[in-house]
Amino acid sequence: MDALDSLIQQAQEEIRAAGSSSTLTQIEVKYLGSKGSLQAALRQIGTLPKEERAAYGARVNSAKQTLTALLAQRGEELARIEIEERLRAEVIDVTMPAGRPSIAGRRHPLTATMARLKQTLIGMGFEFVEGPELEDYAYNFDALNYPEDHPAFDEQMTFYVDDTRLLRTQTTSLQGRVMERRKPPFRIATTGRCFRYEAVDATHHHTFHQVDVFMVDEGISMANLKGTLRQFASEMFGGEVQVRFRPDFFPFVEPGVDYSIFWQGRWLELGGAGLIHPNILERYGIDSERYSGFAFGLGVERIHMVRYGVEDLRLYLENDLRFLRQF
Ligand code: FA5
Repeated sequence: MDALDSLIQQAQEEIRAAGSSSTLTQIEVKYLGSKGSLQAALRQIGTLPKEERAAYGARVNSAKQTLTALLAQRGEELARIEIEERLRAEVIDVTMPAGRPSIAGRRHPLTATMARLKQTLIGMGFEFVEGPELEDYAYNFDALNYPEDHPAFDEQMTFYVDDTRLLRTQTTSLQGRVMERRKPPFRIATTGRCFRYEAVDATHHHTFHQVDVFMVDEGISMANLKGTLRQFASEMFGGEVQVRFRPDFFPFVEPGVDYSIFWQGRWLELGGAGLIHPNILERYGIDSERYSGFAFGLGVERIHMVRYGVEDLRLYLENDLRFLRQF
């Protein structure tokens, strides 16, 4: 075996042993490249006797062909192996669990209801004003014409911070704050949290929300109240609604009523309403002979409960996602 034979044998062994396409490329360059071993062997031809040159040249050429074929074959094998390895490495198991989905937050149903209330009432020409939750006794009761020691207080026991300040029992407490600063005409609406010292049950909580609406102008009557309530309820509940009044007592209205709407085939009581008591107007220097006004208030929880058939108001404050996610 001469040097050419052993060169070819060595090349064949290296090709068979090559473990990757890139190694194979290096081997190809090493043996078949323009500066490779076979090219070098061919250059040896000049050192040989004339009669041996043709045979030697033929051996080098055939060696080139053999190695080229071998390289191609091994190249295919390696390419297949590499693709398989890659597929194995990059495989996606579609049967694996998808992982924990991230939960998108959303507004609390009462917050969403208050936003709708606000949108609706602004659309009806009312101006939104906010009042404090920690309220002066004077605005929550005195300003609203509560007589001393009147039984109406009993329904509105609340949490006192000191002798003059309490957690407001009703958003109606905004009336005095507005009237001492504004001259009629005005149309005001407010919504927010209220508190009462209350035995908690399915329809009463110590913490709840109300919306209050009132307007003062010349010639305001129960007809304006009824029309406004009907439009308000239609927009909040959807569809045609009728409004029904029944006499009720609130110290700040005369006459006072509770009102219900006829919705989806039945009467639903929503809240209290009436014409603003002349005592309140006079207290703030508004001529009650010339001006009159209406007011109504209702529970925000009540609106949502009626609309969605929720039967227990405690659910709104419990933060149970199974309940909240439904809306
Ligand atoms: C009032 O609070 C009056 N301020 C309403 C009003 C305004 C009358 C303007 C006239 C003119 P009442 O106490 O009935 O009224 O409460 C009104 C609504 O608030 C009730 O119908 C109910 O929906 C809601 N509400 C009252 N107390 C609670 C409570 N403890 N828990 C949940 N909702 C309540």
